[in-house]
Amino acid sequence: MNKKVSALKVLREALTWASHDVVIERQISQLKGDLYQFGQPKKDQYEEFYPDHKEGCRGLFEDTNDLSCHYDFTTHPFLRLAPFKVEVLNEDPFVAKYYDVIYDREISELKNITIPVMTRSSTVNRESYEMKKNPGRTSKGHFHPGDSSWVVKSINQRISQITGFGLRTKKSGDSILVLNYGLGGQYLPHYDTFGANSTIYISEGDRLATLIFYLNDVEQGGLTVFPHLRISHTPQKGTALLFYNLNLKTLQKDKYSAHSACPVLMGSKWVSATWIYSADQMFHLPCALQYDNDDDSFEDLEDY
Ligand SMILES: O=C(O)CCC(=O)C(=O)O
Repeated sequence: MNKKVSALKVLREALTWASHDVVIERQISQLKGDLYQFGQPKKDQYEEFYPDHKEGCRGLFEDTNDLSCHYDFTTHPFLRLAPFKVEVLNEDPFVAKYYDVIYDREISELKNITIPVMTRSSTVNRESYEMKKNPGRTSKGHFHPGDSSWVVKSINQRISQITGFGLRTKKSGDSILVLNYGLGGQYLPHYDTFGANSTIYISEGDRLATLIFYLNDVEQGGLTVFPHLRISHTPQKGTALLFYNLNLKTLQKDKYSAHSACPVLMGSKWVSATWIYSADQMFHLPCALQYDNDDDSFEDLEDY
């Protein structure tokens, strides 16, 4: 196992010298297939399933050469006046960082309405759909309904502008989850998808994309890591991370979208997370073009 991890590192290094070398690229993808397991890890299998996770949490992934930045004014007419600053971190699945997308007044209000009501986060049981506390997810938080406050309405509007997607048709927008991680607080690698067998799939579809707003800088730790993509994002106040959880051709889980919140080592971490559901996007995305019956989308930390 360790030899394969080392071989992968060497090949990645080689690719920086000979970019687009098809032989190296093929060897990398073969090794990834051997190394990365895309099912659901049980307790103590995290190292095996996500061999790059810890490296990412230490901030040791190298920056890719093909980063690109641009002003985005395409996803919403309002952006013609005030485009967003975007840094694309990965093309497929799409992962991008947005700068200056949440303001200090909104951040203070989100914390103010969350602190009095926040409770320990949980994960969902795959059979009963019951929520359960889980040692793999140690944060506190609260879901604020879409119409509960001016700040939630304003953030929902920003989410539509950033993503170009519609939010759940329920009331006036989706609820947003505000989370606080204390010292050591983390969320082990996981997928945000439910899969086609879940009850919510019929009415809402699956979680097409996730948008995370970062509400503070963290003194140390608390990175958001995509272990299979070797991307890590250091929390930065006012930024947001958008990533797709579904493959847009099949509308099934993108196996490279696994991600985690690394343990907070100093200070605390505040984020707000929203999921964009696929059913509402029927006018934004064409029908899925392919379907894979072996899809095993439903992932959680149930067996941790
Ligand atoms: O807090 C983070 O950095 C990531 C949160 C996350 O993965 C989630 O809420 O699904």
